[in-house]
Amino acid sequence: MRLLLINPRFPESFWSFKWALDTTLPGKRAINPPLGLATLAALCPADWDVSIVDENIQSVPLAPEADLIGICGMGVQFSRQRELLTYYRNRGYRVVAGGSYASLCPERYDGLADTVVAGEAEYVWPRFCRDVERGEAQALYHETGTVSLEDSPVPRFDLLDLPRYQSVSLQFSRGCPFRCEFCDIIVMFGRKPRTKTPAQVGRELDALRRQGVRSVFFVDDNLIGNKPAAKELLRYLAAYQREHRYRFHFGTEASLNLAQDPDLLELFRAANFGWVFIGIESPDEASLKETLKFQNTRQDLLTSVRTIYTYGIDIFAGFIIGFDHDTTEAFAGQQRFITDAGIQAAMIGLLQATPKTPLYARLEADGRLIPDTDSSDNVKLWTNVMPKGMTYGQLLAGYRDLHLRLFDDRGIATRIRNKLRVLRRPAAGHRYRVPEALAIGRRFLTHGLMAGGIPRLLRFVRSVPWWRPRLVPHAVADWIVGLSMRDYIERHFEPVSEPARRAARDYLQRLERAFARYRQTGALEVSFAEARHAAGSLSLHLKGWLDRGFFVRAGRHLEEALRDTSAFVTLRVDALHETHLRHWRRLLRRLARYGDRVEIVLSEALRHRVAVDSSVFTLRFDP
Ligand code: B12
Ligand code: SF4
Repeated sequence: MRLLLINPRFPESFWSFKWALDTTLPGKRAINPPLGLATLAALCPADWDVSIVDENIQSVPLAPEADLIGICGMGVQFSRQRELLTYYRNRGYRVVAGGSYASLCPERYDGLADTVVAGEAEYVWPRFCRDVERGEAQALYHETGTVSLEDSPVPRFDLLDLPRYQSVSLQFSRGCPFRCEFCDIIVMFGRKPRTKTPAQVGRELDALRRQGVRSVFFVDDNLIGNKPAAKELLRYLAAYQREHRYRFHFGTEASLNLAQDPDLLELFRAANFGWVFIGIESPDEASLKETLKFQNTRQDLLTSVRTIYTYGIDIFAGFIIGFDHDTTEAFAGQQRFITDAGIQAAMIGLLQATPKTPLYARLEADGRLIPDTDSSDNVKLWTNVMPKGMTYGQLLAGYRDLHLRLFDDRGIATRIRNKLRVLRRPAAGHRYRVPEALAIGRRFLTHGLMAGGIPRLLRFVRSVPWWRPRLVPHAVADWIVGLSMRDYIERHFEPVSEPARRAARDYLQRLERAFARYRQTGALEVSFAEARHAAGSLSLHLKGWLDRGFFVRAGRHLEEALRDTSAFVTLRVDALHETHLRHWRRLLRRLARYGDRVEIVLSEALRHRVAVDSSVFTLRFDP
């Protein structure tokens, strides 16, 4: 059986760190690989021929040699997952859907896939494989019991192009003992953490070592959910690292009560954990209690953060605004806390209600859910929750302004100073080899520092503790994170105002004028459509004979429109002459930088002749 597994392309978000990947991290295309697919591949019968395509780093094949196609996805990937399922299914392939969103909302996949796998796959996937070989596959495989992680195989890391990722995912546990009201983790994985054995993790690390990996992200929901098991793992990891000369740089997710356990912190350091992602959510105790995040109220938050820093462990953190207790004062409170705590990777989201969570049920009963509003990513300029302590407009405006203040050069530099004052020298082992580190430094200098002129250079110089040279890479890394987030804010948090829409519409007129000749012959149609979360969408429909001049001018005009407005561009191509293919490729190269906002729709006849990299552009399929 030939199985193709696909991870659909993510829409861009803070988490994409696009600026960092494009400018400063040589050779990297995405932050983490799809570990769920590598695990699924390892659960297949030995004689199956399995391959993985991650659309975040490579294009999806349009006519793959496969008997079966499995497509995963989180909520944010659902629309792309649906498009791919439909595309392949319409072409006669048997398709299977799975992953986070199918696990939480299997009902959303009705009619989209031949089979849906909901929940952890360790037990149900081998059953599906047997059934499909016998021609008896069912429509739904739903794991409703408890999977022991000791039965989870070493993922097929060999099927992933690991050098293209910033760090590689590995999982020790699933589940979390807490009960935050907005959390879907405990709905999907339960409140009793389940773990692998340390030796199992050791085998996975051996596999990664063989593939030259150095940076590993333990993607646990809460690595310290079961503290005795976590300590056993960390002791094992510390010994493993000693034996292998601190080969790995680790990061993970954990709850804030980590700060209250010095033994645990010491072990994190001994195992060379350089960073931890913590859901801090809010400096306001009333909001924490409202959301049942009691574990964050047991100690002063700033003291907790600084305690963790004193072990040489950096903090990435999640914050939420829009709790019922939050008024317009909340923005200043968050800004003060994040600045004092020196947290650079501050993922601030709006409160959103994910289906099946207790928060969703409560707000639904209160009539406070905004219908037809996407709730898959909470770091966008919208939410499906009607706030209580301020108006919806105040919430969005305050959210945007908070980001603009936090991520200007002064905000970035102040946080670095506040953190590095407390952060202890990191434990042994670096994430990068020396030549890699030098290349990053050089690129940061050109694309980050020089691009910001003398004022940024001065801020940078003052933010670095030159007398503690081991911390200099930390300061550079924080600048890269800060500038990356700022780049996203500038491109995505621009309010969609009437002048912005007008500016985008102006381009329609420019295109109409520039291409009047082709429009008259019927070779081209140009149009503009309103869009909900953008300045609009410009569309070029290529229908007949065009010439080189057209492609050159189209490239110039469209590049300008993408650079100067937040508009989307659609290129619908029904006709493209063989002799124009190289002009087409040149046009795409020119637009690649803005690929996230460029949709390309190819006619069925052109699909196999005209190459479009779907990891760069949004490749749409006509029904
Ligand atoms: C690592 C991770 C990331 C990584 C990316 C990982 C990647 N490339 O795939 C990063 C940090 C980039 C990331 C980002 C985001 N993430 Co995330 N992430 C995770 C995390 C912590 C681990 C995922 C993982 O690797 N698990 C380990 C593997 C082994 O398990 P698994 O994926 O569940 O797969 C199992 C089954 O689902 C099944 N399976 C998986 N795929 C398939 C496919 C088929 C065909 C089949 C049959 C079965 C199957 O088999 C596996 C073995 O049992 C999860 C939490 C979690 N526990 O899942 C959140 C999680 C998936 N993320 C989530 C969210 C919301 C986001 C963000 C939107 C963040 C935000 N704003 O809130 C962003 C989106 C990024 C973007 N660009 O838009 C949610 C998704 C909610 C949902 N139900 O859809 C989760 C569940 C966390 C949460 N509750 O908040 N994330
Ligand atoms: S600590 Fe994190 S994973 Fe655990 S319940 Fe709260 S939000 Fe969910």
